[in-house]
This record gives sequence, C-alpha cells and structure tokens, in this order.
Amino acid sequence: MLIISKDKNSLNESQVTDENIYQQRRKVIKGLGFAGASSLLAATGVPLNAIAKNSQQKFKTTPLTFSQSNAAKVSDKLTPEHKVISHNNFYEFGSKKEQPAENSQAFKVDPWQLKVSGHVDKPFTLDYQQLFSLFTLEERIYRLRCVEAWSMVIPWLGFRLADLIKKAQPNSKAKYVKFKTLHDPKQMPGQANRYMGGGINYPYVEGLRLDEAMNDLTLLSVGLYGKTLPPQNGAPIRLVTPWKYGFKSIKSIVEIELVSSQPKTTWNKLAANEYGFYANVNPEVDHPRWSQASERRITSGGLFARNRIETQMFNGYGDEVAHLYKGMNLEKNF
Ligand SMILES: Nc1nc2c(c(=O)[nH]1)N[C@H]1C(S)=C(S)[C@@H](COP(=O)(O)O)O[C@H]1N2
Ligand SMILES: [Mo]
Repeated sequence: MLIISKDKNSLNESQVTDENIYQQRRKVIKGLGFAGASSLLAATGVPLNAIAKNSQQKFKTTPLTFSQSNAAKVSDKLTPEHKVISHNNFYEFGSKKEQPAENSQAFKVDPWQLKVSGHVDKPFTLDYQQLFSLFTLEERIYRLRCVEAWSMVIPWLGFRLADLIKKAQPNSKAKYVKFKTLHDPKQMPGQANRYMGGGINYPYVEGLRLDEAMNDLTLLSVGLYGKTLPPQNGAPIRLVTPWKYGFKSIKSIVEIELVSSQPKTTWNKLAANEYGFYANVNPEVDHPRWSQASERRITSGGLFARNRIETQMFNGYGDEVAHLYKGMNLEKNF
C-alpha cells in the first residue's frame, strides 16, 4: 500500500484500475528509494493529496456507434490504447507527457458548447449531445506524427469537418478556418500556471486554409478505440489532420470561426522560425533543432524495441493532399 487516503470514498491501491496512473506513481516512488511514501512524495514537491485525488477518479468514456471507413486506411499496426491515452501533449494540463492523463480526469465535458461562426450564412452552436448525433460517426485509422519526431497509429471516431462547415454555409469572404480550445483556468492547471502551461498564452488557437479544412481527410474526432475521447486526448471534440504535425490537431474545441485572413496560431506565435502555419509533415525540411527525416513509432514494444522508421512526405497522405500545395515552396511555407 503506497498511499493511504483517509477519505472514505477513495479507492485503495488495488482498486485503482488506471494502469498508467498506477505505473506513474510506481515510477515516482521507485525512483526515490524505499522510505515511506508520504515523505518521498513531499520531497519531490508533488502534493500528496493531488496524486491521491487523481488516482481515485477516472474520467468515464462511453462506447459509440459508428461505421467503418476505408478513407486512406493505413495497414500499420495500431498503437496500443494504453499508450494513446497516457503519452499526450495537452499543455493546458501540463507540459510533460504523463501530465494530461494525470491532471484531466475531473474535466467536465457535458454541458459543452461548440460555436460555429464568422463568414457564414447559417451560424450555429452545438451542444454536447449534438456532437455525437448530428453526423454519422465513422472510424478512421490514421497516423499521428508529432513535430517532436514520435508517432502513433490511432483509430479515431468522428465526422468530416467539411460536413460541419457546409452546414454553416460559408460565404465568399471565408478563406481560413480558425479553431479555439476552451479557456478555463479553474479546470486547466496549465492555463492557471505559466510554468506548467509551457509559457503559452491561452486559449490555444489553430487554423487551416479553407481547402485544407474541406479535404476529405480532415476529421473532427469525438472518440478513439470505439469510445468517446478521454480528456487527455481532447474531449469532447478535437481536430485531426493526419498529414500535418500533431500540434495542428487542436483539442477540446469550443469555437470554429470562418475568417478572411490567416489566423495567428499558438505555436507559430511562440516560435515562428520553428513552427510554421502549414506544418505539413516533411522529412526534407528539418526543425531548426532536430531532424525530421525519421520518427520513433510508439508501439507495444518496450524501451528497446526497434521502432525508428523513416518519415514520409505528408505523413504518407500525398495522394490525398499534395494537390493542395502545388506550386508552393514547402521549405518557405513549412
Ligand atoms: N489545445 C491543445 N491542443 C493540442 C495540444 C495542446 O497542447 N493543446 N498539443 C498538440 C500536440 S503537440 C500534439 S502532438 C497532439 C497530441 O494528441 P494526442 O495527445 O491525442 O496524441 O495534440 C495537439 N493538440
Ligand atoms: Mo506534437
């Protein structure tokens, strides 16, 4: 028994089912030797009550009904679910890979409002239920390539962004689509604490050119592995653009706005020389601080698994998207 909570409603060690949080706690404790758990945790500066609270409750996901899609289906092996939901980038919940899963389990997704507005004839707002009921959900198995040179293969559930945009009837002034993540420092510790949130000015904002947004591959995802999204993966709704670096795939979206000029996006504002607006996966254009020629595929294998693979142009989706960038200098427009 590592942590004893006095709260009657809390679970004890053997009842905690989230393997990741369990492993994470074990890592912290193992790394520090064999003294009593409470003094060890105090020594790391990790508040004992915060960890105990996180491990008591786990966000509940719900099975979804969906159809299979063959759109750009990949034959790569799926990344195991426990890795997809425990190795995350979601700086609103902390900038370390394990922090989103640890710090987001109490995140409230219902009620939710997703506002679709801007240069459209029919603006509308969707509530939580409508995210799942307005469009037929399909499963799309896509590669996700993070700009940090790791990748996964994830079975997403969702619908085409194009279908949502068409419903709003964009007018001729609509040239770009701007996306915004929820801003709620009370629920998102990375928004309340600049250090924890990686120095980002929130809310997180992303954008696409309208033709990119209307491409058949561009998905609004409401689930993965057959169930609703867990918070660490962007519940209740997030973007998925599989030919672009992962930071374009903005999470927990509250606003989709059709705009006339290229929006200022979060990572581009933070370091314009490192993160471009387009962010198309390109093994020939290196990040200023590291190569993009290869990537570490996250698999079921352990630390020593041979999983370094070559990165493909447009992450392997050139047939579907290369035409969008015809005649463009991709070194300049990275
Ligand atoms: N709002 C928000 N969206 C975000 C991020 C973030 O920090 N905040 N991180 C991005 C990055 S860098 C990546 S690689 C993907 C990771 O998605 P995953 O955790 O579901 O694998 O989410 C993207 N979307
Ligand atoms: Mo990323």
